[in-house]
Amino acid sequence: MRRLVIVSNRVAPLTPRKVASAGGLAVGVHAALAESGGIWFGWSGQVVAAPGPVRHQRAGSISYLLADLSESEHAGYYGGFSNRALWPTFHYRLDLATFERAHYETYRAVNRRLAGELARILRPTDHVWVHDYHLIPFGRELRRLGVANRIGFFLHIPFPAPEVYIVLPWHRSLAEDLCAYDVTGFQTASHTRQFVDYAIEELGGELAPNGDLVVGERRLTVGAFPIGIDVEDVQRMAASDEARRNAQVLSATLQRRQLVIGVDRLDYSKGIPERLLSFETLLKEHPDWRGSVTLVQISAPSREDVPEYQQLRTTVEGLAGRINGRLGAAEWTPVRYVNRTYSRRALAGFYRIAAVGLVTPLRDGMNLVAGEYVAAQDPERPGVLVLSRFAGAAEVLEGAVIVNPYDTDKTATALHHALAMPIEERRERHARLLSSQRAHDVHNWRDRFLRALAGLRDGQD
Ligand code: ADQ
Repeated sequence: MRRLVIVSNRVAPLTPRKVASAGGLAVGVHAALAESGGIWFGWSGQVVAAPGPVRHQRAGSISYLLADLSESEHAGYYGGFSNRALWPTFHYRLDLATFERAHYETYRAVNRRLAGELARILRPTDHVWVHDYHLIPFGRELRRLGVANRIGFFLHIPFPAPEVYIVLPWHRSLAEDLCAYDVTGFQTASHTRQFVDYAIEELGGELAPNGDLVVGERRLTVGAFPIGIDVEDVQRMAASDEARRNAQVLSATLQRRQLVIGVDRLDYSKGIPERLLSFETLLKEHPDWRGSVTLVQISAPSREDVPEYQQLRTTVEGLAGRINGRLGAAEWTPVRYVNRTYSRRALAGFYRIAAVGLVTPLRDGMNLVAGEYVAAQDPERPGVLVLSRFAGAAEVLEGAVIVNPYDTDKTATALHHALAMPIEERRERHARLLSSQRAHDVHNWRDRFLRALAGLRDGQD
């Protein structure tokens, strides 16, 4: 039988219980492997003095293949090039990007080393699915070793507009890497178009009549494969005892005030300071809401050793303190800012009692929190999703109140309307949101990508 081999930066050997507390990529990858079984290969999360051979571990039908990184590999490949060059550039934050040749060379060297480790155990019929920006060169490195298997790549973050992408000093080489795959998938049609435009303009590529991209000797399938959530799973979590307990505890502290919720990794792409400013504007422009609405912002710590993230944390803490100091009262704290992770069940409980899910990234590949918020609602008394137009989710979900998070005043007005929205409109929007999320759930994402990787087109068996 054909094996599926998944490659991602971080591999966490997951028991079914642990999957329940993991986020986006991990849940998606696990869903992709759980059904058919297969191999999950990547970094173990360990940084060691001298990395030894890869380790094997097994859990259920999945074999994990774990590689350690040395300190200098970790600093150049992960902390350096991935998180300080690719991540900011692809999220349009050129002001935060650092381009260092040494980081780039380590990034390529780690991809080469890991590809060599995988090539040793590949069988000719294996299908290989590589994930995300840490591993863009991985496929070309496999090709250099003579691997002729079907290899696909999925980018979880946006592919930026060509005029932003070409700022990367190594844009050409990385784009050629993306062309070494049989299938290169993006979250949305816009990201796909931006990559194709770049490939035509800068690499002399062209589109074949069937939509394939042809660049020199390479011919590949490119397309949008929007990732989603497991809707039933989130609904079950929202109905669990753990969710109810957490929701009750939070609810009791709110004292009948409406809840606005924000949940993200603490990352500058998520627009958290802008969100706080919009909430502050709401309270200033519509003083009736003072004392009757609370924003709970839950931010999971992320990349804490990167200076830009430490700076963001200080900014968010300062803003929350300022809003509470200027607008709060002894009996009411407008913003509750929490810097920790919660279990996915507890989050589902919080989503369910929130009148508004405020999902306002400045840029986001997709954003799974939007889908989780929708799935956790009670369809009879649903809350309202306020969603940034710059999240991939805005191209997929129908029925959200769409905002430009840079426009503080209009976002505040949208929040005002969302809080005051009549129940009929809430139900109607929620029904549309749920059915569009179901049409793009995680199973659909996996199936469509794996069919494309097998060389099949939509509608073909
Ligand atoms: P992320 O940038 O991590 O993912 P997102 O899609 O929102 O963003 O996924 C985050 C996940 O972490 C969600 O499942 C959420 O519930 C969870 N999470 C966030 N804060 C948490 C907290 N405080 N406690 C516990 N869990 C928390 C990247 C891309 C996205 C893309 C995904 C999947 O940046 O655009 O949607 O990959 O492709």
